[in-house]
Amino acid sequence: MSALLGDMEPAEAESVYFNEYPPPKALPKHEALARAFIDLHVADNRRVVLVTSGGTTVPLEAQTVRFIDNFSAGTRGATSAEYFLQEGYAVIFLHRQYSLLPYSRHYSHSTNCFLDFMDEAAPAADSPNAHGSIQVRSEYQDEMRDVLRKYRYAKQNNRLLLLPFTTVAEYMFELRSLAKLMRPLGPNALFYLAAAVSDFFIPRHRMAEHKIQSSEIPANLENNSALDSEEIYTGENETQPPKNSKKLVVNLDPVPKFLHRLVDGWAPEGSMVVSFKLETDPSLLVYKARTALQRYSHHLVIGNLLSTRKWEVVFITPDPPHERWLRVPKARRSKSISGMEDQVGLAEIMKGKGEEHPSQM
Ligand code: PAZ
Repeated sequence: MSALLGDMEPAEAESVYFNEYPPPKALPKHEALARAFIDLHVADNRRVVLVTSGGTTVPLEAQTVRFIDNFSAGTRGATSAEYFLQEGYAVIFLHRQYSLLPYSRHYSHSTNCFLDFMDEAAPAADSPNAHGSIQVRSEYQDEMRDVLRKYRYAKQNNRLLLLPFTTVAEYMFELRSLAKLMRPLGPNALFYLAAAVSDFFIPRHRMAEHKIQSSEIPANLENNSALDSEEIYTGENETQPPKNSKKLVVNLDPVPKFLHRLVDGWAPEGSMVVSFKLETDPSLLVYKARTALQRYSHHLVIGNLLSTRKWEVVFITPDPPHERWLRVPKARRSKSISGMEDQVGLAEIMKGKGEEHPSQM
């Protein structure tokens, strides 16, 4: 395959891309889970949102030791999923493995480790050698009870399906399958694409099979103690440096833009597609978000800057006002008891609780 996937027509790029990669091992299991989940909610005429969350990786080796990662903790996706659940949606949460999850995000990772919320109660007076029961500290009880109830409700009522991915190829396979499975939902389907998807990758046919080596492999390997050393350079692959160089030159192709295929082919008729655009340069954000909306003709692009993403987003829509800024008011930006900063969530924004950007009013 010599032509760049990015230069091909979307349908051709789709067939070339998906033929080159084996489907992820977990795909059949994920499809079965998703099919059952969707059938249940089709029968109940419930709206279903596919929330994508977290960053995709680009492996440098087929047997992957090194990979390039995309920034995203999963806060936007996990927070928004909670708001969607609150609004009565069933949520398929397609997320980067080990990134933040709805509800448990309040008590995970090192900044808000669940152990900091617990205490051991004093043992009963008549058996002082017994262990005290583990309890949530009194100051966290109300907030944790609230989170726990919502979590239990979502679980017991089959409202939340968690499906993990790691690489960009896994993400693409999962997205395509889920979108097609969601077809029976028609206009009850919503796509909320908050995942940070890699723009560049190494195509499978150019990828090194084994760990890329940083020093030359001796011609005669037998009885050579150099084999025990950490890094040995094989020099066989395009991603390898010229012999005697210590540099690793990585040559990446553009990832095909499958949003086109999602909107025009995979997603159900009448469904709504919302995508996100992340930038770091404020002067590019609106331009890039508008360009994405024009290119893919979907319903909404939500733009955000890396530095202000937790309290400020811009909505770019095909209809007036075309550009609308929303901010979490300063007073609500402070940390909650559980240590999570408040975030702009879609359902909240739609209910108009965000603040308009002063320059747009
Ligand atoms: O997961 P997080 O809360 O740390 O970050 C969210 C985000 C910035 C990845 C998301 O809001 C976003 O913009 N996603 C799309 C990224 C992109 O342009 O590919």
